[in-house]
Amino acid sequence: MNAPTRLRTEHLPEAMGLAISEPRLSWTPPAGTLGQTAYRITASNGWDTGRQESAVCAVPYDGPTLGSRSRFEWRVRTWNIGENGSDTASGWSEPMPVELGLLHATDWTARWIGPDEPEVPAPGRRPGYALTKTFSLHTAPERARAYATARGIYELFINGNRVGDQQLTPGSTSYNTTLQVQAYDITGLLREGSNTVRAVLTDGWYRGTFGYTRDADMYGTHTAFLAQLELESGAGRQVIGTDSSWLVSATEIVSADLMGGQQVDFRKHDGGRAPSAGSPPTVRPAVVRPGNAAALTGPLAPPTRVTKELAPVSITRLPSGHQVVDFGQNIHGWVRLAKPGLPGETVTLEYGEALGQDGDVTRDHLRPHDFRAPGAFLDAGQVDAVTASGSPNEVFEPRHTTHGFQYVSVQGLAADLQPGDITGCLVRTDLERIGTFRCSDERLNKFHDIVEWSFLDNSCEVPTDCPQREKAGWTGDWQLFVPTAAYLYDVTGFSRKWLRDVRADQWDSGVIANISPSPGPAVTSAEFMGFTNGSAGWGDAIVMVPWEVYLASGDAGILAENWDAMNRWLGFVRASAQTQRHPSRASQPPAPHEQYLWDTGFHFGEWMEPGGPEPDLFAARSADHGIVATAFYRHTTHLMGRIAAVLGLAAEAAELAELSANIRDAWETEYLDDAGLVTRASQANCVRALAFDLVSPEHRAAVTTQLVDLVRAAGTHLGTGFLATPYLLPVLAGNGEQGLAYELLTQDTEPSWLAMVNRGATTVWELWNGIDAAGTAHQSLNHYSKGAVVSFLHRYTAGLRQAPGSAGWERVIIGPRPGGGITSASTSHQGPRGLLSVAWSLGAAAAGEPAGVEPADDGVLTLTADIPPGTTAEVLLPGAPAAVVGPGHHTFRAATGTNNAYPELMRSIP
Ligand code: RAM
Repeated sequence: MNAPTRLRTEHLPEAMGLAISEPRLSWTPPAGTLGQTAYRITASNGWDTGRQESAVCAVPYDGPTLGSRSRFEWRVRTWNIGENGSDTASGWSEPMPVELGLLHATDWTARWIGPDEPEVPAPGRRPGYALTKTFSLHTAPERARAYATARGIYELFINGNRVGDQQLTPGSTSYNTTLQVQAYDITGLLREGSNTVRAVLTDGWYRGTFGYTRDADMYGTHTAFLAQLELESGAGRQVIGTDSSWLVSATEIVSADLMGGQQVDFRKHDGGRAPSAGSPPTVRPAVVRPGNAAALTGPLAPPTRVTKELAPVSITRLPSGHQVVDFGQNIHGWVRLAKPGLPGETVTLEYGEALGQDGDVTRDHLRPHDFRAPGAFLDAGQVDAVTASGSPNEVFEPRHTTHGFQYVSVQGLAADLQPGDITGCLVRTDLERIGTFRCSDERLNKFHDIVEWSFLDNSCEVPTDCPQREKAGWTGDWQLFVPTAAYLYDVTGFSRKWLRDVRADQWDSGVIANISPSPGPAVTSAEFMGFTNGSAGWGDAIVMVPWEVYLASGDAGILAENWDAMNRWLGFVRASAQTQRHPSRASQPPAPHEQYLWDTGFHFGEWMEPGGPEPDLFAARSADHGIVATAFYRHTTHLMGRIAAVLGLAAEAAELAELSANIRDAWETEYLDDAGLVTRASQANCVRALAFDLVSPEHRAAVTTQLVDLVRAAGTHLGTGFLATPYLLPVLAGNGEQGLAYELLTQDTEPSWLAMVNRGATTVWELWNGIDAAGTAHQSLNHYSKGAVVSFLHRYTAGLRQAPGSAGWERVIIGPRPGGGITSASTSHQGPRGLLSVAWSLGAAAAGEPAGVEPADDGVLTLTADIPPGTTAEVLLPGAPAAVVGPGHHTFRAATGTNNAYPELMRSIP
């Protein structure tokens, strides 16, 4: 029998160790019905909602009070309207287990411990330590849990077996405020008699080198580990916590650093055995470390895992002796080397995204500027090394570092590598894929694939800009990509976790830090980090990201969680606009509209426009980016007005709407000339004017023409950088220039998306000329930002988008906009109510077909759509009247138009 599926707790498919005592539960109603009329939840702890007459598919837990360690399973059944109008009960869903972690500081008897380091080695060269405890059990426990976290990265082993399959634990958060605790079921790992628990601890994000600036010790100078094992058996309860009775010993990890790489000497491996206190000189007692202010909490996002393994597509031995392994795909993670070499032989692995002239891996394009020594560059890092001991079954897998790479240069290995000896491991947050796209143009399919890969490679713990040079949670990058990501993957929990850090990192002034997690300007390279924060389009992530996640999930709780932080950000922007003037304007008496111009402070601006000068942050400090910043001031205010309305804050909504209208008028007054043209003519500024609704209706046509002229003047090439690229094609298509939108989409000379495909990209480049015509690599080859254009493929080419005013895909528009010679397209999205899908194809018009449609055009479009329960779809086909349909499978036919006879146009971003 049909039953609800996809049960989620706090939006997570796995709910182990949650630290939320009233978690939100949600489900997808059974497919094949018209909609849900009632639900009933029962739980193993006795909670039973009884039948509730309601169409909602998400409710807060409301059963017996939950506390630390509470465990229950819940399941749900629904009543649904069938095709014939009947109200029938579904079967019960599969149960979803939920277990809470330790909710209170008083639950912890364990103490923080760490290695005694009389002299801390230099950053990037610090070893891994083992923290070990042996204990004896009279009987194997019936139920056992381990709760663990670290200031550093830890791996936990019990009796030589690795606990769980999570990677890079405790994960990346803003460690000054938040540390995640992992909860593990270890029942099966313990036995009667002697047991050994062992943690391997390295620097990680806590004190390793990190980001573009390679700052170290960002959160502290000493690593620490905290764990509590709780065992229950007939004999009672036993707790084994970290304390001074644990022993510290050296490990085979000679050094491990997230940027630098990991060096392992297996000759130093202790075999995972328990060291004894008397085994000098390397074994000594752990030191107890003080706790800090960070809250210990459970997961908000799915865990990080190895989610895919890749075999090499080629292995080439160069004259130098190096063996270059090509995985055929740029990924984030590490390799697993099954044959590390002969005893005593040190094998070095250099990871990179590109090959140099000599056919070997080059990392030159990934070297950051050294802000401490202008003109100099830092090392790119990404180098592992392993020395084999000769023991059988030695496998090298550097799980305390990560790299962005397609190629690995294996150096110092005498033996010829065989394909089975080396495996590429993709390491990322284990997000569920919920969206697809395909069309008849294979080049666009390939581009869609590389965009998806860039996201997979930049979704480890937090949304990152790139997986090699920085690995940093840049706010602007996620702001502009989250609409695309949320269509293809369930990023609800992932974004919530990151937003918690963004809020924690917000400055007292309301400024949103450029990067989260980050410890703030007092710690990191003050010059660089200090003045660049507060940039338009980056800080606005605190508004734009929650809004997009709300639209995707329908969960207004995400808006409520971030509302205060949004207001503080807006407060900063508003005060900047009201009280400061750019020097170029400051001398004149201010016109009334100038109080709404945000033209001071540092701004990255459009950032990375093709053909532009090399970015110079210090010069940008004094530039006037008012045209960009005021646009974002307007957009953020406009969105916040809508958010206030969703949250039921009517007075705030009205006030924000008025402010937003004033900013809009000010933008128009300042940045449109008498002919109604944008004064700082660039594609990006014109796109923003149209996308953010900055110009009056009577000026839209002129600004559109200006944009078209700029595109044509560039030889029908795009000229946008980071911020405007996602809006370029929707704006063209929505303002009567659909043909040009497709010309740009299918343009394949530089700069263009398809130039990347033609030059062999497997991920999206940071620069339009990431690999130039001569084959030379420039900057990162794995930045998803320019890939946000694939939303156009989903929303316009295939034609599935959410209706304005809808959240959680309750109301959708099916409105394909064929073009670019594409003859078929399909897309699907698993929304909160179920699977939405659209597929269309073009065929020649047969005589008399389709009935009722003028056969005046070049063919017939046949479209099928699946609409889930409780959802309505407005179908907008060329030349046909709009139709509204409900749940079920539908087929439509329409004559295609060669013109823009589409009833609904995207005029500005909803
Ligand atoms: C680069 C990052 C990122 C961008 C910032 C402004 O260093 O890679 O993508 O947001 O600069």
